Amino acid sequence: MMASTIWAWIGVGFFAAGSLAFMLLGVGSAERNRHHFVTSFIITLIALCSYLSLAFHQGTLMAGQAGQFGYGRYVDWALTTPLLLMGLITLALPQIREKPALVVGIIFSDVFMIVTGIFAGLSDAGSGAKWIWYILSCGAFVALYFLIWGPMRATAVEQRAQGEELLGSTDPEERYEGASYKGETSLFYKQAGILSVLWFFYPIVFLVSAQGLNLVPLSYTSAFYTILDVSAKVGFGLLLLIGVRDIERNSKKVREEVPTDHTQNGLGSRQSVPRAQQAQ
Ligand code: RET
Repeated sequence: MMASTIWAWIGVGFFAAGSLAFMLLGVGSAERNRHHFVTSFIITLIALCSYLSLAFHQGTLMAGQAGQFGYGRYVDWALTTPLLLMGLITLALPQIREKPALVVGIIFSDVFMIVTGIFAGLSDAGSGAKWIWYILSCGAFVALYFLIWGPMRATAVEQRAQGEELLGSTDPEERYEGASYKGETSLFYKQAGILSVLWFFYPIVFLVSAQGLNLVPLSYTSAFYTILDVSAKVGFGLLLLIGVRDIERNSKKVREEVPTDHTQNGLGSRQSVPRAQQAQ
């Protein structure tokens, strides 16, 4: 069996296990967070199909004079990267309908990056067209980073401030909301950091692969892409879902607490006692 086929089967195994794990983790999740579990499951299910196609040697065609180009991977990315970004968007933007331009900008940059990447892959080796497509794709990638760490981070910071305020409320539902907002902002930072590091390697792998400068053999390219895809989908998803579950638990706890002196001088000085303890 070719090394690239073995890597494809390794991917199939991880994505099957990931899909199952995400499905089980979602059981009993709160309605407001269920979309994270559903989306993560869909992402690994799409990847499972994409890796099955690679394992069966399907989804490739002749591209330029260079030989085979596996477009199956790119179909996967075109579908899954917007979903991965939706995970981040919903962590940073609770009122998602208030920032439609930002959401459209993020999803468009991402899809533009993948589609221009497909054209780069389809272009003749060493042709000017290939590098023009590659540079366009990288431009969209830079725009994506800018949107995540600029306006999206700013809304996450706003959300944290709103969360702090709500945490001081005497209304349990508002405190629940406040704790969720704060937790979601912290989780946004963590997930955005992981995503930014992992995604950065994709254009580098493309560059050294047969699609780019042809510096490494196909077996290496397959290994790199498999490790990246598993990390960016199963690893990222697992951390996201565990984070969401912890936020849910913490927010419920905060809802049950009765604030005693929430009016005392501002942030950090709030104290609360669990309701059960107060009753004694
Ligand atoms: C390409 C080639 C052209 C330049 C750039 C690229 C970026 C690809 C990225 C892909 C991310 C895929 C993920 C898959 C999930 O599992 C298309 C390789 C910038 C960032 C996260």
